[in-house]
Amino acid sequence: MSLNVPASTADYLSRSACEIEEALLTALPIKWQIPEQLREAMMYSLQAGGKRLRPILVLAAAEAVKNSRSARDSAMPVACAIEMIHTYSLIHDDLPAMDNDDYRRGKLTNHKVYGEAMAILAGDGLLTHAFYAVTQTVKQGVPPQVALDIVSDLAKLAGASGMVGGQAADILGEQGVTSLEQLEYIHLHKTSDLIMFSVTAGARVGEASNDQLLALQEFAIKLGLAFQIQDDILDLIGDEVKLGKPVQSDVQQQKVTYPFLIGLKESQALVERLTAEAKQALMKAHLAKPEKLYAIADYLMNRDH
Ligand code: GRG
Repeated sequence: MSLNVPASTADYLSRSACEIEEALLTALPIKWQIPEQLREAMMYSLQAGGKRLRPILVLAAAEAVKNSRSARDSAMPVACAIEMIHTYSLIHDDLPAMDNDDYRRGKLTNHKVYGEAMAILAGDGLLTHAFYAVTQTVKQGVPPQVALDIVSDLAKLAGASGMVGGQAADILGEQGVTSLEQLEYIHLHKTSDLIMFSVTAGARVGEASNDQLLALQEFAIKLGLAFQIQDDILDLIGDEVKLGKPVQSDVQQQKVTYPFLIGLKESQALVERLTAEAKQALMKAHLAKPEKLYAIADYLMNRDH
């Protein structure tokens, strides 16, 4: 964890990540008959670490709206579901047909360990299982209509009109992205939509009012964009930030990103502005216990990985 993260936030994030990792261990029922290698490939990537940002947002949003431990517990199956979707997207993104990466989170990518066919199937298995996981919230006391709304949000925000659509736009525009509008479309869908899902789903479990949902969705859009622009910045100057070295503002890169289109300094200013706007939206939601959501917004702006 970076030095500029307050200890209380670092503690909250690591405790939440541990709880999520524990829940993920049993998310794929042991008694289900699944070919051993497929189960192993699914669990390999699910257990490979990562920040667990999206599931943490699910839990934090539920807790922020309801201010109760039980809302957080009821939201856990949805938290697992979004991590399964995120993990499947990373497995598929790393495949030779897409980014062709050998390493992810410091470990060999799924297809490097299990082969391409099994990696595709592990991704498919996680994607499908995520919908099963959402249904398990009903066993935690979430009303079936709320679970249905969450399923419908998930299909929309992770599918062709959401993350998959954003990835397609990214691939189709690989050589031709020249405008901020095009880049914003890609970011909004490829990255923000899962963040939007996470905050909305947590809020639904916490029984948010319509006004609260709208304010939290505004928070999520701003947060998602800020997160992706910060990701672009870290791609460019991550090593300097981690080592606390002065950043060279003339760093060159080929990929079309915010720093490429509007410059590094302007991108950093935009992350700050979007984070401030996200926090203003949060204020409008009049939540019972919003502190952790504010802390997450600050953490994302200041993160170094
Ligand atoms: C293959 C359908 C499909 C989609 C792929 C996730 C994705 C879409 C592509 C990966 C490349 C990328 C940079 C996407 C933007 C979203 C993003 C920053 C992903 C990484 O998320 P983190 O930083 O990762 O939360 P960890 O490892 O911490 O979970």
